[in-house]
Amino acid sequence: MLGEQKICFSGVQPSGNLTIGNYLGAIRNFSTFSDAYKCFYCVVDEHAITVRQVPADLRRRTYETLALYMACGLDPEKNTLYVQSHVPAHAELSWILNCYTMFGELSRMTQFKDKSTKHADNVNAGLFTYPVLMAADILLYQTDVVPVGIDQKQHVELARNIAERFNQLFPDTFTVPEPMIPQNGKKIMSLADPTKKMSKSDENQNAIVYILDDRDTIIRKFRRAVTDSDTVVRFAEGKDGINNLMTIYSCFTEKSMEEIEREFAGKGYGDFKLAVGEVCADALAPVQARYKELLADKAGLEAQMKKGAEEAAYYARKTLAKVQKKLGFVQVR
Ligand code: AQP
Repeated sequence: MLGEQKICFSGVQPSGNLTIGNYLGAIRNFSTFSDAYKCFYCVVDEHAITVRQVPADLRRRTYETLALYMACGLDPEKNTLYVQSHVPAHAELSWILNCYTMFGELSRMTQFKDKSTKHADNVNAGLFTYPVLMAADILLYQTDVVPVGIDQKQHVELARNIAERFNQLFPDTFTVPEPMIPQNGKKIMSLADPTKKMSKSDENQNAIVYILDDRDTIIRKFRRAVTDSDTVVRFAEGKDGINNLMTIYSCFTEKSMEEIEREFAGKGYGDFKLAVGEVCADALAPVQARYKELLADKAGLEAQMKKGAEEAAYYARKTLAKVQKKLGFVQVR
């Protein structure tokens, strides 16, 4: 809380081109909080370096992610949009919270287990303490709600535990945040292996639909999506591929599973896949058009980064100073 106003915080890593998983699970929902909450939406570049990044790509994607935030409807006048590394308080609070987070807790994080298997040659300490930096991101703003996909729920729960532990030692320091997981689209699956989450860092391009894929590519990727040997469009156990496509269709059309089943009764998977591709391409077309305009104005994006960082830093510094004071750090002005 900031006075009477509730706070919303979330972030996206510029670790690859953003997918429809990032869009449906997170970014699309961000703007629904803008009226009722004070919102902070961050491009979390410090998180991205927990796996190796090519510096030029990271730089370019940082601009692109900010432009996509705006193209997806986040008005910079109503939301604080900024880049994590521009607000040093994130890293500073993260160090402090590291000292209030247990090794065992971090060892249980499923994302750490997955990513340390995937990047076995680079199991660095940052990959391990990633959730502590995420707790710092959230707690710095006295956040009430964190809109995320379900894969990030465990990390938000850890942030809650850290906040509660800290508050027990030093009462009334942090607001304890709640994850806000969308009903529909909380976990969009890979089109190549529908038992796996769709991830922007997946090497298989056919597994992913990017927000910026052109219409033909989107339709082709959905046509190739792995399904099953059945022919009926029905949401059922064991039909992971079709369930995923129905979820995506439902997210874009707001139709229920029963409505979708009725719509495609007597039609085959081919017709259904084409329809999923078309609604997805239609929904993304205006986002892509707006994105192109925004990205062409690099100076405009930089001005936005600067303004966002100044706004965010103002609130972040207040919490950091409060924490430092409670801990016994000497404050000289
Ligand atoms: N497949 C998904 N379905 C629904 N939500 C998703 N999110 C990610 N993938 C899906 C949500 O997108 C937000 C931003 O994610 P992130 O950039 O912080 O990293 P992530 O969760 O690790 O996403 P990726 O795409 O899998 O990135 P990489 O490949 O770099 O690890 C979060 O709210 C997330 O829940």
